[in-house]
Amino acid sequence: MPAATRAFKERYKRYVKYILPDTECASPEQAMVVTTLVNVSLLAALLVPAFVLEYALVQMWRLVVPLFVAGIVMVAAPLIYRFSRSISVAREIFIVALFSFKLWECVVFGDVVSPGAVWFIAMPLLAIMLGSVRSAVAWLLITNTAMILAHLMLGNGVVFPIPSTENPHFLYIFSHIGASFSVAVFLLIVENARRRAFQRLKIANETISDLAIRDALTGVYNRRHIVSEISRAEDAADSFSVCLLDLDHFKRINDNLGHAVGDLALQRVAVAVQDEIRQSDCFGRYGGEEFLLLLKDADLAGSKQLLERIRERIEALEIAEMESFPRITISGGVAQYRPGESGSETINRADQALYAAKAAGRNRIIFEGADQQ
Ligand code: GH3
Ligand code: MG
Ligand code: MG
Repeated sequence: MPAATRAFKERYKRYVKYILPDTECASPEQAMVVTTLVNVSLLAALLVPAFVLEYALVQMWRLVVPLFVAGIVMVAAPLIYRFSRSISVAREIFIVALFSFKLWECVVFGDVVSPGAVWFIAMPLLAIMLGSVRSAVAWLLITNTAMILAHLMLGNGVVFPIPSTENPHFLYIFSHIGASFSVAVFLLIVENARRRAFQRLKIANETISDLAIRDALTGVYNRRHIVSEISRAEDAADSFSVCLLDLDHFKRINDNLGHAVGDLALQRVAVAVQDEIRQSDCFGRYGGEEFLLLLKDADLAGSKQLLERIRERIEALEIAEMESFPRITISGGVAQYRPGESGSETINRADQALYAAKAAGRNRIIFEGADQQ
């Protein structure tokens, strides 16, 4: 992105933030409407001077001055929101300013056969974009009624004879280009807001889905997810092993160094194990200071090597907060899935192996059905 575009974007973001400070705790919907208000006011800042210049060129001073005033009100609409804290007030003032000018334009041209009449379509569109369907319906009624009344009351011709009406084509073309440009930009603004909303929704959904399967403290999978992964492996009749890992004498860490250090130890252990396992394995917190590791497609020798590496890695963990404390160690029990049994039966056998590892003196991994590793 070119530096100038980046600088413009930064300035734009700062302006939006000024109009809608974070401290407001705005809902995403409110933030979207306020951003739209800022965008349409910027559009007004772009178009109004062009039209002011146009009418000045043809010396229609009756239009130049009112348009200038209406333009100031429209451009200031975000500030009106900033100080009134009411999007309805800012929206209605913006639309009233535009509508009043367009109506005045009809008066000046003597009928709705005025280059500005096409702009009546903008009022209900703006009301919808700025968050109120009720206001849009009201503006639909107001603009159409105003058009009919303007025709009935002014239909006999020009009220103020002005030189420009001798050559109206330029004014019509200019006005129609402005109106079609504005409607296209309105749609772009709405489309952008819609896309941003979908993007936010997608991120929120992904976050929720991720939170639902993660353990809040350690960030590894939670019990529900890891157990469901085991069921899935069991349904697929895959060959797999489960390993229950339990921190040794963990209670002592809590009792001597406090719960916070205990939490930190759990986090560091989880990160270390996660770092060692392969892509195909699945690791999660089973509860308390117990973790469950699902080893897929692993032969016995491979599993032994991996678990030994994990055991050594935990024993080698350096945690500054536990400097003068015995090193963390883990015990583990491993069981290989037997076709026909349930996943929870495999976990139970792993638990028995874990119990054997504890009984045999801790800091070791025992494979169910085998002697001490
Ligand atoms: P063993 O070697 O036999 O496993 O002994 P242990 O002390 O590790 O086991 P025990 O079951 O006696 O104690 C487990 C402790 O884990 C007790 C509980 O307070 C602590 N614990 C469980 N969940 C958490 C947690 O989320 N954070 C912290 N800090 N401690 C936890
Ligand atoms: Mg323990
Ligand atoms: Mg335990």
